[in-house]
Parts: sequence; structure tokens; C-alpha cells
Amino acid sequence: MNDRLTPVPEDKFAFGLWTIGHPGRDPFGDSTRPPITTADFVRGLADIGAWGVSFHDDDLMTFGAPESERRAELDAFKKVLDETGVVCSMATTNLFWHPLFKDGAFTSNDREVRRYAIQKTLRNIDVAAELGAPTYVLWGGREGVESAASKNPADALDRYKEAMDFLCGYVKEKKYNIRFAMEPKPNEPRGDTFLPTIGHTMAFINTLEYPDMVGLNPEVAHETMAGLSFFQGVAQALWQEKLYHIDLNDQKIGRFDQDLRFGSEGIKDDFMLVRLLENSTYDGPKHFDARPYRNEWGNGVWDFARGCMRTYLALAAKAREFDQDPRVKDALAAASTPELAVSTVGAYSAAAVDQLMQEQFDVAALAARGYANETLDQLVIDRILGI
Ligand code: DIG
Ligand code: MN
Ligand code: MN
Repeated sequence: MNDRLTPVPEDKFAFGLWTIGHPGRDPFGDSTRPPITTADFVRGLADIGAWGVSFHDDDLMTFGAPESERRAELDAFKKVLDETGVVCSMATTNLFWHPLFKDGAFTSNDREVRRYAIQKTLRNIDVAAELGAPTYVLWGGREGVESAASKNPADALDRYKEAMDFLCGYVKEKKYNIRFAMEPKPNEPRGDTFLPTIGHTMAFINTLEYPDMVGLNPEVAHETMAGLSFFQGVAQALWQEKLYHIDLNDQKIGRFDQDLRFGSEGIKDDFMLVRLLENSTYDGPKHFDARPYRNEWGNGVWDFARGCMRTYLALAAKAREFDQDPRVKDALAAASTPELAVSTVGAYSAAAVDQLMQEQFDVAALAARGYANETLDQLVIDRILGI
């Protein structure tokens, strides 16, 4: 029996191969713990009730190894997926670790690097198709600048569009069942990253040759680093039908990308996010791009993984309780929240203008009202605190 805190595959929780076993390396220190082998990682996911696994090409297949070795690594991965029933829910390319990407990948000033980056991505799109991964994420971690003088932003965006249109053309020609999800981040490792937020990225997607093939993979930590509300950004992505995937983790504002355990920091934002997702049409992976504290050790990294899912499930249960609470319904009515769903003027017509221009408004009366948000928001806090 699935109590509300024990994850089951139907919850569609997924983790990246680079997450739970993250070796703990950071810009100021070496690895703090041994890596987890791919097979142990997938088996561990099955043991804790997770559903899916995602990967960068280089997480799964040794960079630069002979094709026969890479094929063996891929076949071993497919074997353990078959054994455990864990699915491959997403694939992505490492276009950031190797030094040749130091000036960017799709937007490197070096045309050879740009061509190599697209080749590397095409190769891994084939692997994604072989594994049945329906979503291909592109995080442009190196697409940006420290010196603004070094790149003409229009040229960079031209090259970014060119690359995305080319990748879409490949997927269309191959008839792969794959959609792309672009992942915004405002900075780190570059000083300023192109397509830094959900908004920038959705505007960019509208310029592409095949915009329907490209959506978003927003990440909690990244939008928070930009000082923006991740909840509001995801809500707009859903409204524009562009939430193709999501990277769940947590983050303290004003800090480097912490990729913390989901639910460990912004619990009120996380509550609103989970309520939004659970009440939305999004049925994609609940994917954790997060890592254990650097000082975690041994099986503690699996406590981290359980914690990500546990808090999501707990917040989902609390969101259901909140929405079923009659006091909340009363508070929403006092805030006129349902009235926001009512059309204001409808489609334009001269008759509608005439009618509107005849209307008299008692501006004093309209100003002399409250919206009872204190009571409403206190109900959110009470629910989260369990009082
Ligand atoms: C970082 O937030 C990025 C990389 O880990 C990866 O390319 C992507 C996958 O979701 N997120
Ligand atoms: Mn991150
Ligand atoms: Mn991410």
C-alpha cells in the first residue's frame, strides 16, 4: 500500500546519473566520496521507488573511448534498465566539462568547436532514441561570456538558433519521438549566460524553425539565482504549454548553484510549486537535478534521494488538504480569486467599446475594499506547519 510518503514508480520520480553519486568536487576542493557505478545507481533507484534515470553522454559512456567500449557501456545500461524496470526518461549532452568548450559550445567563437558540439549532440540524440528517452535537455552552461566585448550577442543568438534548428531537423528526418527542453541559467560557470531565464528562453524558442519541438526544462535553483519566482516562471511555462521537463532541487537566494535536496530550503515556494504541478496537466518526470551535501558519506547519499521524493509527496498531500479545506475556499472567495478567471471585456468589438464607455465606475467604492490575503496566506502557513 502506498502511503503518502513512500514513492512508487507511478509517481514518476527520476534522477540524473550525475546526482546522487555526485563525487562532491567543487571549485575549491577535490572529490569527497567515491562514485557510484551506473549499475548500482540504477538498482539503487529501483530500491527507493524511483521511476526514471537521465544521463549526459559522458556520464554513461567513457569520453574518447573506442566505440566498442562505449557500446559495451551502453548495452550494460540497457541490461540493468531491463532488469529493474527503471526507464530512461531524459538524455542530454555534456557540452561543458571538456576544456574545448571553454568559450562555449553552440556559441563558441571557434567554428570548429561549434561544429563539434553539434556532432556530439547528434551522436547522443541517437543514443537517446535507442533508449526511448522522449526528452532531450540542452543546458547551455558554457554559452555566455565574461567579457561582453568578446561576442556579438546577435551573432551568438544566430548560432544558437542555427544549432537548435539543425538538431530539430535531424530529429524530424530520423522520425525520432523526441522533444527538446532548453534549460535556462543566469550565470555560472559563465559570467553571463545567454538565455538566462525562463522568459528569455521562451522568447527565443518562438524564433525557431520548429518551435513546437522545443520547450523548457526550468530548474528551481537557476530561476532563484536570477532572483525570480520559480513558481511564477513555471506557471507561465505551463500557460504557454512549454513545460516539457523540470529540474527539481532547492536553493538559497544570492548564492552559487547549490542544487540542494528538493524541499530543503524554500518550503513555501516548494509548496506552491508542487500544488501547481499537481493541479496542472504536466505529466512528465519529476526529475531531481540535485546532489547530496558535500560532507555526506556512504548511504547518506541515498537518504538525500529519499528526502527529495519524501518532501515532494508530503507537499503534494498538504496541497490536496489545502485545496479541500473549506476555510481556504472562503478565503479565496474573500480575495475574489475565482473572479480573476472571469473574462474582463471579451473579444474586441465596437459594441463592446460602446457598452464599456457607458459604464459608470464608483472608484471610491472600488478602492474601499480589502482582499483578505493575510487570512488566505496564513492558511498556507498553517497547512505547511501542520497546525
Ligand atoms: C545543470 O543544472 C544541468 C546539467 O546538470 C544538465 O545538463 C541538465 C540536466 O537537467 N541540468
Ligand atoms: Mn543547477
Ligand atoms: Mn539542471
